Amino acid sequence: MKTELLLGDEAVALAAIHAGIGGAYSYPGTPATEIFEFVHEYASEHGGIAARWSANEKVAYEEALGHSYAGGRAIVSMKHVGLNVAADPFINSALTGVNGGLVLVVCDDPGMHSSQNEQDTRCLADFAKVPLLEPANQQDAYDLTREAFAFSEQIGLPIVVRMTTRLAHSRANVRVRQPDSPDGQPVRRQTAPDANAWTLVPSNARRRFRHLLTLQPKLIEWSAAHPKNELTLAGRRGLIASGIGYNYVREALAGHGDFSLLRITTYPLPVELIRSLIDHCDEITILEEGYPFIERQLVGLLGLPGKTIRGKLSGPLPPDGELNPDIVAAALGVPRPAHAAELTDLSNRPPQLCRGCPHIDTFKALVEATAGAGSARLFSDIGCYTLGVLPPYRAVHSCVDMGASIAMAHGAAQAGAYPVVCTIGDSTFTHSGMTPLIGAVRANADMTVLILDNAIVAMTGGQETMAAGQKLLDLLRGLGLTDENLHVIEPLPKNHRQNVEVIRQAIAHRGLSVIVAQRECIHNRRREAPATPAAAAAAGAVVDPCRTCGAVSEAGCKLAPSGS
Ligand SMILES: Cc1ncc(C[n+]2csc(CCOP(=O)(O)OP(=O)(O)O)c2C)c(N)n1
Ligand code: SF4
Repeated sequence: MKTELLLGDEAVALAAIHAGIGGAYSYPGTPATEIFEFVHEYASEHGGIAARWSANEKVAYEEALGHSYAGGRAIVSMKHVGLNVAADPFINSALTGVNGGLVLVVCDDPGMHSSQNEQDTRCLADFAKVPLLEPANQQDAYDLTREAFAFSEQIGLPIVVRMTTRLAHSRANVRVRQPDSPDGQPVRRQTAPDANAWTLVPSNARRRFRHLLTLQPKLIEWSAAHPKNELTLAGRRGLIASGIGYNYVREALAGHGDFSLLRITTYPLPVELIRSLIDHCDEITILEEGYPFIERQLVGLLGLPGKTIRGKLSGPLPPDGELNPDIVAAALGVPRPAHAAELTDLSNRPPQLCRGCPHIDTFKALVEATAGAGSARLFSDIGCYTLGVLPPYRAVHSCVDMGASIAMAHGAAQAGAYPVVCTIGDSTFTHSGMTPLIGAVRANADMTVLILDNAIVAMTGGQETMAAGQKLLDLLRGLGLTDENLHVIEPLPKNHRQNVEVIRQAIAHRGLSVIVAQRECIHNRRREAPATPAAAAAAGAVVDPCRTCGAVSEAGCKLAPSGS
């Protein structure tokens, strides 16, 4: 048995590789991105695994499902809001079932470090009626992901592994086991799936849903017997801890108090273990990251007579944000755990667009072009450019979900708003901006769409984009745009006047206009840029050290925002 120092995300990825996956599917999103990146790097070196970014999470899930249908094992990973995009195939795949093991890893972001919300994936797994495993540490992340592939094939369902930010992004030693396939070849099932099961016309769907319902008691039995649902009975004050909450409990207790403890790792919940704890205790505190998912089920509508249930609903734990050992200690009334180091003097560094970012020049032009039109509605989307919400631009009036800008702009134009402009990045456009644009083209909606093509998925760390440059323009023509309503600008200070004029004319045109602002993210350029100021000067670059990290501006800021 070997030991490796791994991020939680990497432990998941390595487990999938060792389980013999033939495919890894994903769309970038913090804190899940590193799962796919780890598999991708492995696949680039060793081959044998299909691993390319997908256009969006729905596509990623469907590609993984097709892989499973054909008998191979597949992992599909995404951030929590990505599962909203993939919810349709995910929920329906609980009815079709799977052939090769299919594991969906979703990383939730309590505290919203880089997300629009802090929804809890346990609710969606429950909604779909599929099992979910929740690691407490990196070792669990490895062990449970490996187990999930075998269990997926045994029970015939997709299995969800739920991670949260701290676990996904912190490192620990992980003991790894022999791969399932000693020759390194992907594991494949030879059985052909039943086509009726996979064709969800009503007669089949009804039958398959009944089958899913009959599996539920088996899942509860599996959960009750799972070795990582551990019950220790001691004092009459009880704790239920799940996920990373279990780690925090161990750290906070460290010998304090005489608590009974139930650790929960699997869902549906192990009912009998919970009953044993409740019977033994007078007061039960529930420590879970995300929603009060366990607590709500325990108290139901009417509570548990004679028992005190403490958690997020009843107050001692905050209803939002992350847990940590201090919060847990305070809730349990034990001393605050000792910290190795206290960080007290870190100054606040709000995110901002990098110096030299192409989006800056686009926003400057947009702000000037719409100055005077006090009622301009500026819809936006998710990417680095969302930072256009900040002063001095204040050119983002909405950011709801990926792809929303174009559809919301269309709705606002239909409500009579004018001028209506939306900003959307190239990756967000191919993720989910193309479909609303088809409707806007068809309706010749009175709005202006600015596609900010920086040739990269910048916000999440610089992944490959689906369509940039000429490919993006070809795509737009394919969607019905013509020379009359499709324009290209290069967002550079020297083009400012001209760019303002293009945007003004597009707004003045009473119908749909699309402007593509084409200029590479400076971090994409940095890959080929000279390494030192002297080399940069020799290459003719502007030598202007960044105030944040000291890099020359042509090489870009090393502290690029990476998140969402
Ligand atoms: C459904 C969903 N999936 C993924 C993300 C994470 N995410 C935020 S912005 C973004 C893409 C940004 O790329 P682009 O639109 O090209 O803008 P850029 O950051 O390059 O300016 C991604 C993947 C998310 N917020 N929501
Ligand atoms: S990473 Fe690129 S796109 Fe994002 S703010 Fe910096 S320069 Fe702009």
